[in-house]
Amino acid sequence: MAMIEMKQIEAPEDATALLQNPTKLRQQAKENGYLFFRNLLDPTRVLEVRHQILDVCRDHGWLADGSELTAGIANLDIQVVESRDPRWQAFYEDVLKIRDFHALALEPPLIRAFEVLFGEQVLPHSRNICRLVFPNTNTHSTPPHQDNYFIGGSDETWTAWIPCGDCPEGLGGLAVASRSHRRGRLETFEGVGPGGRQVPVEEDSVWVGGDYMCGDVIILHSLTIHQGRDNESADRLRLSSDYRYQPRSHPVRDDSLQPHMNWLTWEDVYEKWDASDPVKYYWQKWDLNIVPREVRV
Ligand SMILES: O=C(O)CCC(=O)C(=O)O
Repeated sequence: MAMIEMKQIEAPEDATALLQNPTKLRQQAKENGYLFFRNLLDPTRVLEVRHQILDVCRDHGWLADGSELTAGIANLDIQVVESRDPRWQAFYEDVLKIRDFHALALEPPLIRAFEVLFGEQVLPHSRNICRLVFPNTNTHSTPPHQDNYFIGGSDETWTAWIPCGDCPEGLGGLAVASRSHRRGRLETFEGVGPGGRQVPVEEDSVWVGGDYMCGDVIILHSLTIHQGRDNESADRLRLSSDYRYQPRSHPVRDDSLQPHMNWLTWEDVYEKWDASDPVKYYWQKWDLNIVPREVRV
């Protein structure tokens, strides 16, 4: 669906300085249900991932002929949206095989930020997600939702939303309803767009969002309502990653450790990776409390 109207939208507060003050950082996280870190990641690492995703786009004919790769200019004859469309599936399977896309989720500054937030060791879920949004696909923008509905497991699971390249407001990006996690788990109803479910939003919600730069990260609690903003650009693809993290001692649902969409196995994903790559199966060395999907914790 097109993004729902946001009467009040503000730039997110930069919480980077609070990484030195865990008590205040946790207070702010508890209060707002999100934290924003300007330039947390080395932009060159993010750009490496961007280039590899755009390489896949080019292989699938999704980039404008003759355009510079890194600009991410869409082939306007094509408009594929995240769905069961075989063109999307073929593209997405190739993206999920990109080693650096998974490695980015384990970048030390990200893990450190979550260690400070949780005050304990972190479990990065391995079900990493890539979003790619064509221009002129506003009816398919991510509807407002809570991630807990999809992830289950611990409510204390957080999502890191990372723009893969600069993401000015007009290109879309994530909008987060500040403090909305305090409403608890909400009933969902059918929605159009990634996930296919949405939650009711209060009219006077205060949203945060705006221009994101390459290296920025916004993290949000699993009950914090958020939506994708429309890609209003004339011809640019919007690229981003969603990675999830939780305290390692909390229960984790088994599907959070499987490749996103369940179209591939880890063996498929890892097929061309180095045999000794430490990013492979990194979570298997930890003693985790893994619960089946059916179990509500
Ligand atoms: O990037 C988007 O459009 C939405 C991402 C998101 O909300 C999610 O993965 O939970």
